[in-house]
Amino acid sequence: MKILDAQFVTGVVGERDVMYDGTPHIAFIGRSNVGKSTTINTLLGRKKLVKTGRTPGKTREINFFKVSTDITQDVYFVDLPGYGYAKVSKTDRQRLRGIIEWYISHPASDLELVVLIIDAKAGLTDFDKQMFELMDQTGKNYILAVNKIDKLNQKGINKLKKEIKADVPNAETGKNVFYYSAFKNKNIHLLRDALFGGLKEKE
Ligand SMILES: Nc1nc2c(ncn2[C@@H]2O[C@H](COP(=O)(O)OP(=O)(O)OP(=O)(O)O)[C@@H](O)[C@H]2O)c(=O)[nH]1
Ligand SMILES: [Mg+2]
Repeated sequence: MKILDAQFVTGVVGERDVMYDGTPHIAFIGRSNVGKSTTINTLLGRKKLVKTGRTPGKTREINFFKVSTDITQDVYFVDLPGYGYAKVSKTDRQRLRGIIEWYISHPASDLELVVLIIDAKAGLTDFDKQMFELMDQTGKNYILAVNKIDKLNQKGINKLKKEIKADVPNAETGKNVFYYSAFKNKNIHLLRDALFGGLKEKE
């Protein structure tokens, strides 16, 4: 599969047509700094499509990127603001969480799959777990993407796998959980196959 084109379309904070124009969304959520934007860039083979590594908490909108490939239907990659960054004021944090929850639980959007990204070193946070609950309640498909495995040795990865299994009982590596490094481009192809594998073929 080849990525033919990937372009920023728009940033939204509320109801807009782009939410339901018939193009499926694959959305990326997670705490600030876990590597959401880096993951999108690496998945698409575009180093600078999405700005990365800037002051956490700066992304205030839900950013839509239209992605075309040679074999699948077009898809929106949706980059959401990061949640839970300590230096963002409490009011702002509540507001950002509100935007994320609104997007996740939207009843009529074309949201197809949510990729919840965590930092391998930090593990699952309480808000990550709340997001799982919200997605279960609203019937959304999701996968857990564990980024930055370059920061752990094999022993650390095995320990993390046990912890995740305890928190997410139906977790199955390679199916709904992926361990990878966006930075080192490790295992990213497995995540890419899982994301694009769920899309319809190009007409
Ligand atoms: N070691 C390591 N660092 C990574 C990896 N992926 C991303 N990073 C670094 O983590 C930092 C944050 O990356 P971003 O992609 O900007 O994170 P984000 O989740 O989009 O952050 P917000 O937009 O603030 O929510 C950057 O300095 C990246 O270079 C990885 O696989 N390994
Ligand atoms: Mg980002």
